[in-house]
Amino acid sequence: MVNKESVDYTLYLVTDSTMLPEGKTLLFQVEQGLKNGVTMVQLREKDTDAKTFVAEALAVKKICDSFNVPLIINDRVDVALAIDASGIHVGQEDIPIPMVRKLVGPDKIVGWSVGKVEEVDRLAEWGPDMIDYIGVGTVFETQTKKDIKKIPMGPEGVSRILTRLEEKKCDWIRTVAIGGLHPDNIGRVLFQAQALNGKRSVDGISIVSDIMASHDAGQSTRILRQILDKGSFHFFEGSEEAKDASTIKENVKKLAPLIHHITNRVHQNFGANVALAIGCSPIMSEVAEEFEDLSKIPHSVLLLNSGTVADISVLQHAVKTYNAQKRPIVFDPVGFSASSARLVLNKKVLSAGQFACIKGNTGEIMGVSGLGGNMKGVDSCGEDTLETRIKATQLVAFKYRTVAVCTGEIDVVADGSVSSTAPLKRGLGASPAELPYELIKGEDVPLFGRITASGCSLGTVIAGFIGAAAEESIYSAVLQAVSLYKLAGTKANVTAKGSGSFLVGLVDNLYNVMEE
Ligand code: 3NM
Ligand code: MG
Repeated sequence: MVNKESVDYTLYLVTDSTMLPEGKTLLFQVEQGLKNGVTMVQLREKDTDAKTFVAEALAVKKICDSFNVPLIINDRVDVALAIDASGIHVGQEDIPIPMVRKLVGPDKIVGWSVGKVEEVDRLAEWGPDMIDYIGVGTVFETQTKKDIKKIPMGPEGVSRILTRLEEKKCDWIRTVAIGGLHPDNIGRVLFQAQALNGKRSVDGISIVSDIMASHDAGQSTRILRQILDKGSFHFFEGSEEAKDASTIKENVKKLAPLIHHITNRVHQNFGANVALAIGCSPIMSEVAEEFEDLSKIPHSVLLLNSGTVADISVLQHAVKTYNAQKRPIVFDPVGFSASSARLVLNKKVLSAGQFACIKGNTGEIMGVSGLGGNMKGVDSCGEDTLETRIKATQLVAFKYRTVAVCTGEIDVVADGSVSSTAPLKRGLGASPAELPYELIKGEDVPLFGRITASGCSLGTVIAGFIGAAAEESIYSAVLQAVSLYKLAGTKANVTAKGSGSFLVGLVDNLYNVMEE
């Protein structure tokens, strides 16, 4: 009998014989997994007849037993009982959970596939004697589940489920994330996905194709284990010297980071001038084929502005490429929820990677935070109090483990990148309201609202400063960039004769304050 308290959900392998590479058997792949760190196995064979399924189940059980690893059977309660498996896993369309529990008795592990918060409400009502763990998914698109109707929930969706588990006090429920998980995205899922009280992250991850379809299942498993065991996540390899926040501005001038803009047409020319004014090199490119080359240029940084005309696949590719090179990305979700098409696009970008900074106006940050927010076109038209804006900025910082900037008369900057820890089970240990934040006040400069691309160009300056920073100093880099931009605007306002000379004056003053 399995001791439920001590079950280790860290790396949960789910089988699928239809994807085995030539020459490899189900048993071989499972054994390679077990030898290299799989902690739990589910036999999930959708196209196998019952007789073969039972024979396979017995064979897999024998190996699992020898590694002291629980074997869970998918769907077939009868088979689970017949071979005395450790447990059973069912989905939303299968035998109802109370019946499953009645059939298998109190000692077996019962798992359920969960994709919606309402499903958490149901398991909370059932109480602790019904379900032991849930598979939370699908996180990303997957080729494995052919009949899948679910829309990928992204790390944010996993967080929503974890949050509801905490709200409903379901401490007995363990969780594994599932669906489209691979070495290039697991690190950031563990980093970002956690309950809003900071007290719970996933207990493990569930994998099908990355192991079952692997030509070297042992090696694939070791790679997954390394990511899971690390307990920290680093997405940005900055320059050593820039760890010291006081050197960032000098570093901008010295290193002249390349700021790769994927941005809207209105911003392109002005953004390039702003980049040059602060001593950086601008490039405007939506050509996917060159993203990798650009991301490999030392100190390059991506500014992704979703007011762009680029296709979503181009944006996703850009995010993946810069994340893979461990180069930072600044995301400006322009007009976050101004239309439903924009909302879908912005959400897809948000779930595509890890961002060093997310910057927006009040409407955008309110939208990204989930607190809501009114947008008129791409302009913010909320009447939100400073208190609400701080809360929203901290929420964005927390949800995406990033530095969040909410622009307005008083800019709010919050730091959710506070530590690189991404431990299983425990969560960050802080809630959004506990994250550090700063307010950047300046004079009210209404002329900012009378020229084009002034908000977008703050993104350019932030990108330039982050490009010259290190992972540890992103927050400082952003604070310095926001302050510098405000200062330049305040100075330009003094001499401006109207909006035209303000625009020129802003560039002049950015140039001059960099020299000071
Ligand atoms: N269940 P891969 S997604 C079996 O969302 C399964 O409940 C899912 O396969 C769910 O690791 C999925 O190859 C397939 O993407 C996961
Ligand atoms: Mg099922």
